[in-house]
Amino acid sequence: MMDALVRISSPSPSDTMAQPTPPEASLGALIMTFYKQAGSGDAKTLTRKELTNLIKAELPNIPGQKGGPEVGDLMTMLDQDTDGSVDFKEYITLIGSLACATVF
Ligand SMILES: [Ca+2]
Repeated sequence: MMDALVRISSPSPSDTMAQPTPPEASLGALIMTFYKQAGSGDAKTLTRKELTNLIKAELPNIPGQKGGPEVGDLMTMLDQDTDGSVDFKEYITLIGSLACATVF
């Protein structure tokens, strides 16, 4: 009985890890979004079409999207290794840039 009360009042580290914090949940959402949109063909990269779909479907409310760079230009900017697709690291560059543009 006492043990149960102690567990409820002071959760163990594994209990506190059960619920993700908002930043952890956001990271999970960003990762899931990438892999959801990269799903066809090479599931580890975004083609130009998949990048377009991701932006239209997942980021429709980001300020500055209208009047921002065309997807073709965005693809060129993000595709740092010029392999014609956007991998996860290149995608995170987009997310970081959008975060900075939203805050500043
Ligand atoms: Ca690339």
